[in-house]
Amino acid sequence: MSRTLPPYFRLSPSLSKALNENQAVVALETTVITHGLPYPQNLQLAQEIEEEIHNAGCIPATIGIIDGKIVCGLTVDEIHALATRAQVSKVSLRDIAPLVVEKGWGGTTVAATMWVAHQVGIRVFSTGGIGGVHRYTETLRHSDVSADIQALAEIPVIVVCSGAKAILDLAATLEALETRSVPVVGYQTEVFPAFYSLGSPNLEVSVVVNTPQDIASLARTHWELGFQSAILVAAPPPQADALSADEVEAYIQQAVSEAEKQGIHGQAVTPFLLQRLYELSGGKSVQTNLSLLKNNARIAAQIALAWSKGR
Ligand code: PSU
Ligand code: MN
Repeated sequence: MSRTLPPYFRLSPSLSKALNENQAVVALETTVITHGLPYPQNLQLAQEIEEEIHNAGCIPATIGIIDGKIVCGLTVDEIHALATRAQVSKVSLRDIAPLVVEKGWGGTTVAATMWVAHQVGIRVFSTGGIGGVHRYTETLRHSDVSADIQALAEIPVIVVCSGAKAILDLAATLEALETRSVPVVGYQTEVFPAFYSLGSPNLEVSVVVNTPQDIASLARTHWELGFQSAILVAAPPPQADALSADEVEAYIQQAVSEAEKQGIHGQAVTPFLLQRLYELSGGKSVQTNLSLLKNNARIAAQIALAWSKGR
């Protein structure tokens, strides 16, 4: 990559080399580490995901904000510091500049990670679940829509996920993606997965694609035609670790009503609900989460390889 980045960014030496040599790279977010999963599972997971990507013959690039620097290719020590530090922000797009100015620390959301990946020239990004349209509640009386939706509409990156977080209104989330013309690709599936479970047949993806090579060529065609949006690739959680939709729904309804009663709002909603799901499911939700994150990383690595071969 020949473009020079402003000094707000810091790339690890191995990532710079990989990008210069057009090697296959997969970007990874850090909100899931800082705000989405309990310690120490979050740390173990971060390492296992990087291993999956290495084993597939790709370079992982975990992205986060450290001491006001936008870092791509965090080291093990930096990930450890992010995962264990007391003051770490959840950073979406609008939070990047303030955090850089105050020299803070942050875990980047899907939206922020997509943007950083695009700035440094990474085309493929792997995550668990995107943000989307939250369920309408009587206390809130408006819908809370994640900045991830707008980012997917505007940033040309391939995002591999297992759908949106199950705590959301999945039908409304799919509508929001349709309005913004984001292709929702089912990877070997016709239904939009529901993160912890395989998904319900009435929630359909916009196109089914069965191989990493075909996803890479779909993305290339989309962008060569001049479209600017992301390609959202949805892969179901591995069968062996998936939960039943009914079981998950019961936990979610309870957690949502607790959040409402306690007046939890804004950016605090997701971390609160995920923590309650963890407790209510006796830890099973985290097991599923780890399993799908690793699976998505493997798929993303295959797509990244296909993408870099096609260049
Ligand atoms: N999915 C999870 N856990 C998470 C997230 C998603 O299972 O922690 C994070 C992602 O980083 C996503 C963010 O981008 O939550 C969305 O937050 P919000 O709804 O506040 O935009
Ligand atoms: Mn929100």
